[in-house]
Amino acid sequence: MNTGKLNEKLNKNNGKYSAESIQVLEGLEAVRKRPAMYIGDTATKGLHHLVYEVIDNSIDEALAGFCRTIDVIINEDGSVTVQDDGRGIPTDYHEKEKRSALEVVMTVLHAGGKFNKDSYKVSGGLHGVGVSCVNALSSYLEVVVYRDGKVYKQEYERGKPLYPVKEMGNSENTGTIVTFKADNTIFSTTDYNFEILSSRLRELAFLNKGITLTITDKREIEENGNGNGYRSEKFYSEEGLKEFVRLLDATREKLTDNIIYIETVKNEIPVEIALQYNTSFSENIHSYVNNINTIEGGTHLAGFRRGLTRTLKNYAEKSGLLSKLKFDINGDDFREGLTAVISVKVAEPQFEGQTKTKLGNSDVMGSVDMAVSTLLGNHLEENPKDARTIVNKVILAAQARHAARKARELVQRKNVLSGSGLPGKLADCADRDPVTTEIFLVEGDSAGGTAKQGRDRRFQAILPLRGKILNVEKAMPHKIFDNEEIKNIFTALGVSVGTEDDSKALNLEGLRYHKVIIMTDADVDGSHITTLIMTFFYRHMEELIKNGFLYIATPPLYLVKKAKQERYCWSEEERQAAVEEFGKGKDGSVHIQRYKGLGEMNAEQLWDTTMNPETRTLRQVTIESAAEADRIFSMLMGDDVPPRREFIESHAKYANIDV
Ligand code: 0RA
Repeated sequence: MNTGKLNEKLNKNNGKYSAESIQVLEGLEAVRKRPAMYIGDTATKGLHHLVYEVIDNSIDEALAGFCRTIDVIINEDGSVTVQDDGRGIPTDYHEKEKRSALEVVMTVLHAGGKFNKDSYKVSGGLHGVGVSCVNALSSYLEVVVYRDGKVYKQEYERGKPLYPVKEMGNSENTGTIVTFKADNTIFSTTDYNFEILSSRLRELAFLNKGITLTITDKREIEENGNGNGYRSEKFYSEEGLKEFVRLLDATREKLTDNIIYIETVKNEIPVEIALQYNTSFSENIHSYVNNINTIEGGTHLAGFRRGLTRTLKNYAEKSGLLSKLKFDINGDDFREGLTAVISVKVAEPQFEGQTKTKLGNSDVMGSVDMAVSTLLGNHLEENPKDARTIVNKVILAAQARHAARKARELVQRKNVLSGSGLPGKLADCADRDPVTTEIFLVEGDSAGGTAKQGRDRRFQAILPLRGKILNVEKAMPHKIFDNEEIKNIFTALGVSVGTEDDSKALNLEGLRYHKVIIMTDADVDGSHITTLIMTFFYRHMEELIKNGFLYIATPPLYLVKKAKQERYCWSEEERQAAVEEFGKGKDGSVHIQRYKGLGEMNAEQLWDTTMNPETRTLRQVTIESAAEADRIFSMLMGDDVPPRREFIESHAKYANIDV
C-alpha cells in the first residue's frame, strides 16, 4: 500500500480540513476494502474483535496505571459503548497533521500506538490494529473525551469525521467513551453474543488484576431477582492468574494447597505465571502474550517448559527422590496434571504459525526460563512438602507412561493379528481409495442405524459411537487405549499412534478415509459430544486436523411443511422465512417440526439433509476451532458440576461457530 506517500503529499499541498478528510478516506478505505486483513474475518469473530480492539486501548491505559474501570454496554440499537476512566485520548492540536490529536488517533491507521509509547502494542496479531480500524468498519462512531477539565466530542460515518473535534463543556472527570455501530454492509452478522464478550472480559480481568470490567446488555430486560433489569456482569480479580488457575482447577482434586505464583521482570520482559498440580493426567497450560491467547505456544511456553523441567529435575536429583525410579523421566512427565497460566508482555511481539498465535521472539525464552528457575526453585526450597509431593507425582507419571506404551503396543499388535482388525460396529464402504471415501462418527446406535440405511455404501462408512465417549481429560493415558469406543476409532481409521516415547506422533499413512465426519444431534448434548470428540482428535490426532480431514456434519434444525411443500431449515431466520413464504398460500396450516435429534429423521431425510455431498454442508474443523474446543473443555471438564453446565452450553456453541 502506498497511500502513506500520497497522503503526505496531500498534507503538504493542502492544510485545510477537507483535504485531511481525503486522507482519512484513503487510509481507512483500505480497511473497508479488505477488512479481513485487519480483523481476521467479517463474521462473528471479526465483529467481536471490534469490541476487543477498543477495550485493548483502555486496557493499555490501565496497564500504564491511569485507568481502573472499563464498562462495556451493548446498546438497544445493537451498537456498543466502551467507556473508561483513563487519561482520555489526547485532544491537543497536532501541528504536523493540522488537526486534533484525537482525530488523528481515530482516523489514521496505527496512529494510537505512536502517541502512546509506553504501552505494549501488538503487531502482527489480530489485536492492536488500532481504534481507527473500528472506526473504518463502523457505519457510525462517536467518541467523547474527558480531559484537561473539558469534554470533547467527534462523530464519524464509515470512519469519516462529520465535523472537527468540538468542545462540549467542562468536567473534572477524565476518560474516553467510544460508541460504535458495526457496518452491516461489511459484516455478515452484527448481532453481539453476550457470552462471547463476557468471557473475554472475565479472561481480561484475570490477566490484568486490579481492573474492574463490566458488561451490560441493554437489548433485553431480564428478571434478575431484584426486579427487572439488564443482563450484566462485573469482573474483578485481586490475585490475577492465581485466581485464574483456581478457577480452572475448581473441579479437580489439588495435589498441593499452594498455587505457585511467579511475578517478575526479566530482561525488561514482564513475566507472570501461576501453576498448580492436580491429580488428573492431563496438561492444561494456557499462555498469553499481551493478553492474547497464544494457542500455538511459542518461545514463552518453551522457556516455561525448559525452566520447569530443569528446576524440578534438579530438585529431585538433589533430594535423592529419583533413586527408586527404573526409567528415565521425560518432559511430558513433568507436566502431567499440571494446570498453569503464563502471561508475558512483549514490546514488539512476532507472531507466527498457522493462526498467528505462536510467539517467535527468541529472547523471551530465556526470560521465562530464568523467571521459572529462580522463583520456582525458591518455592521448592521453601515448601519441601509440596516439592516432595510434586516430584512423586512426576515419578508416577513416568511409570504410567511406560505402562501406556505397553498397552498401546498390545492393542496395535492385536489389530495386526486379527485379520482385518476392523471393529464389528463399523459399517465399512465398498471403495478403498481414502481420497474419495468418508467415515461418519455417529452419536448413538439408533442414529447409526439410520445413517447405515441412508448412506451411499460405495464411499460412506458409518461408525456408531455409544453415548458419550470417554472423557479424555480425566482418563489415564493407558486407559484411553482400553476404551472400546476410542480403540474403534483408531482401528476404523487405520491409524496407529507412534510407539516411540512421543505419544503424540501419529502415523497417518494407513488412514482409510480422508473425510472423518462427526455427526451428532443438533441440540446441546450433541454439541457437547461434538466438542468432546473434537477435543479427542485435537489431543490425540492433531495431524488429522492439520491435514484438513476432520469435519462436522450439520443436520437441520427444523422441517417446515404445508400440504406438499416441505423445507428444511438450519436457522431461526430460515425457519421464519419459510413460514412466511408458505403462509402466503391459500388454505392449510403451516406445520413446523423441530428436529431434536438425528433419530427423528428417517434414512432418506438424513441422506437429503446431512449426508448427500450434493446438498449437505460440512464444516471443516480447523486447528484453531479444535484448540478453542479443547480450551473450553479443559476449563470446564473435570466433573460436570451443575453451575458449569450453563457455561458449557453457551460455549459449546461458540466452539463450533466457524469451523
Ligand atoms: C493515545 C495516547 C494516550 C492515550 C490514548 C491514546 C488513549 C486511547 C484510548 C482509547 C480508549 N481509551 C483510551 N485512553 C487513552 C496517552 C495520553 C497521555 O499521554 O496523556
